[in-house]
Amino acid sequence: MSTQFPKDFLWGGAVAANQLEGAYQEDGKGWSIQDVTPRGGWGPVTDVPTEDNMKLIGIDFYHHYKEDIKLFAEMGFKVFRTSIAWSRIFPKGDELEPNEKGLQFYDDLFDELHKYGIEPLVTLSHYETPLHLSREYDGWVNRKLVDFYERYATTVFKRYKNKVKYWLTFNEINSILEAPFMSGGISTPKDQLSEQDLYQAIHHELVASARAVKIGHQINPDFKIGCMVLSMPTYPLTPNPDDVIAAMEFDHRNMAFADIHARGQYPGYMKRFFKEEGITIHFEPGDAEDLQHTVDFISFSYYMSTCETADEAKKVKGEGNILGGVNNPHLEASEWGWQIDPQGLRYVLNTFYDRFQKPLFIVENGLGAVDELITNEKGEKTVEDDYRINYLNDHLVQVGEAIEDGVEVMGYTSWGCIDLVSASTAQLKKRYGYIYVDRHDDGSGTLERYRKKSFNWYKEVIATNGQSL
Ligand code: BGP
Repeated sequence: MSTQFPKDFLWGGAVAANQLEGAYQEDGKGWSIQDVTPRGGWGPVTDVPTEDNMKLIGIDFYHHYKEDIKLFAEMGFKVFRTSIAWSRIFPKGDELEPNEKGLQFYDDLFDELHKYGIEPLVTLSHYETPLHLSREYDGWVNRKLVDFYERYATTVFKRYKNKVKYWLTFNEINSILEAPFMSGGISTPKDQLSEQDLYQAIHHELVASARAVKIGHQINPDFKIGCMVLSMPTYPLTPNPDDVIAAMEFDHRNMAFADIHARGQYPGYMKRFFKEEGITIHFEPGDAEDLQHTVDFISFSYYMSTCETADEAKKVKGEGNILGGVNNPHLEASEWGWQIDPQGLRYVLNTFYDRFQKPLFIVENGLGAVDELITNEKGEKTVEDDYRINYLNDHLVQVGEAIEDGVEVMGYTSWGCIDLVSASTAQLKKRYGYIYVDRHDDGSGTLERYRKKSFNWYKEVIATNGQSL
């Protein structure tokens, strides 16, 4: 392709602690909400961890990270996105002192990455609120979580001051609108959670995020701290102006999160929404000032686009669309109903950049698919995942288009660079990786790692800085 990706473009992959580390109660780790959700983010919760929860062992990254990082290095990764499991550092979440063994694990992990010149990109909170904070405090509905999070963020910022430069405060922060338990640790069932409490919880997260930006910059002015939103461009289902406005309003609900992170205050359309819904956000003294500590960059996940309509009769929620919306008749979908739209990525990049003029980082994108491990003619075990290569290639071509459009893109970390447990389904069957892990939903498997065809494809993309696309 003719596009020149920036010389220092951060190519890499992304994961989250709870979806691959396993070792769910090793070295002092407390339980997180993921340890009691064996059916995924939308499924029922159990009292205690149960054996059918694939996340308890994950792909045992906790014990295999050295061999895995070696494979990432072989692909030429410049950056590796992972999260710190909050409950490894503060097992219950509300303690005063951190767990040294948890801190040591991430020290070792970051050292291992630096051995190969790979920069860590660290999410502070990726759908893994300590369970105790969920059960005792109702998660982010409770103002106290702002302080607990601040203590946690301060602890890890200080500890990894010289090892981590890139930070994300909350994974897909806007997903709390649809998944208040998974995203916000809110134990009140969704159908009983008032909009008032939901938006107050969101306010707490936004204040906590802004405080992390403030404190992080005090600890190390070179830190680059970003927000992370789930992006899903919303097209009007028809050119009917009613549909255009419906799409705009739907988009506002999500865009508000990036707006506040990037501009430091609630936008007018949110104030109108609160007024019309009878919601009053309680601001503590200092909140408005804290919110003004805006992020250095905006990062986002991108898997699909969606449509919106004002016509109630056509409002059939698109199957698999994380944040709702209506299916687009022009697009194909993955096996899980996620509609595939590479051009939507160019559209999102332009929309965010036009609006915020801040650097953008695509920190999740990829295709969840069922892979078949085969033995090729050379006698090697592999997966011929051309479908994944095509998906990623098509999306990266659109990243190139956006760069041509003048958008400042810092990097790209595809999701689940090594197979891991899926967040929505809690299954290992839904795979994203360049590296196949022999582990299955019935608990069987050797945990051996195998390079898929996409492994070599991505290696070439990185080696040529995108010219092979
Ligand atoms: C995002 C989450 C990730 C990840 C990804 C793919 O919403 O941030 O944690 O899992 O989606 O989703 P899934 O695993 O459900 O296929």
